[in-house]
Amino acid sequence: MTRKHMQYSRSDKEKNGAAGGEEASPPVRHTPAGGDAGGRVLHGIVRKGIGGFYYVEAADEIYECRARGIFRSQGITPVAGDRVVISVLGEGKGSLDDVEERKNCLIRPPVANLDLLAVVASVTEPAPSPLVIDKMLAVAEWNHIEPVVVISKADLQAPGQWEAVYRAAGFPVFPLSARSGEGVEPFRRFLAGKVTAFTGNSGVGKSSLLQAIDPRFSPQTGEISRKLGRGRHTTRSAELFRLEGGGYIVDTPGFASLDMERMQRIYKEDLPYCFREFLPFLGRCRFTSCSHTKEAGCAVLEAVAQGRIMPQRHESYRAIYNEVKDLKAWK
Ligand SMILES: Nc1nc2c(ncn2[C@@H]2O[C@H](COP(=O)(O)OP(=O)(O)O)[C@@H](O)[C@H]2O)c(=O)[nH]1
Ligand SMILES: [Mg+2]
Ligand SMILES: [Zn+2]
Repeated sequence: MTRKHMQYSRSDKEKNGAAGGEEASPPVRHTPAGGDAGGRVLHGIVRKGIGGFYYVEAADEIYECRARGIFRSQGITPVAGDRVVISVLGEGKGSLDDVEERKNCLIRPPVANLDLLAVVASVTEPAPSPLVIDKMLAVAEWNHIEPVVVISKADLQAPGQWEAVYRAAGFPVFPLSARSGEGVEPFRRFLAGKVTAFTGNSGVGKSSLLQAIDPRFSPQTGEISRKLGRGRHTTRSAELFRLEGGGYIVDTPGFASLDMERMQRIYKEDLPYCFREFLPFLGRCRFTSCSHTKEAGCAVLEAVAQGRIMPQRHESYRAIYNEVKDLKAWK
């Protein structure tokens, strides 16, 4: 299988470059008159980037950083979620010196190092679209982001079959209601310590859910934008919102959800690996080039017939397969 591992990779020279060296041996301090805050090297996480500044959380403080010019020449643009090395220049100011290797990176919104993708579907109003849900789950798998299924508006209707289908496929499933609060607490605990983005069709209750998870969450203006008094101008950039219990949720004002169309396309050879319940059956088909859509002797189709793979999930697989089957890896 030929999965993409990240959007860029840096040379070993760069990885073992200045930042690592600085850390190993204490940096020479050019202590400015009137303060000793400068010179410290810290590891942190980019909470937001805006107008050439990066707001980096390090040692429980936010540092406003400029990226070193070297990034521009190397084509690296730090994004929210990036793990970085900064040197402190003074009170609340720093220089962003190095970006650590990303485990994943989404393009729209630009955000790196997601641990979880919460795929939100409402049990009704609007009714769930299995194809939309399964596409998002596949994209998450493809990008090495752990998918989780949230079935919202459980106050309106019992989640019944939806919960069953996704549990059977091997996903964590959280039926809940932002309105009644039912089911929110276990989900909140699940998010602790992780970086989570939310996706799902418009109207499924994502904004309501985020506010139920943390009432401090403001869908209009991110925390940092608010502090800067620049809310109006920041609607197009992602921000990590820090949860009280640890971890972050990605605040993407201006986006209904992740832009799936513009995300990395999955090639047909890789698609079966993006359906986790197919894995035990892969490599067992009669033909090595089996597409698992119609062939005789297909172990996946056999598993569907035996009820070991949900037909609904296989239908989505077939639909996505037909969408991507003409994509070529060299395109
Ligand atoms: N009954 C019910 N309605 C909800 C719930 N969560 C959200 N809604 C309603 O669904 C609509 C869309 O919610 P919103 O949070 O804006 O969805 P978003 O577009 O995904 O951000 C609004 O009218 C909400 O009041 C819920 O748990 N139960
Ligand atoms: Mg919304
Ligand atoms: Zn097959």
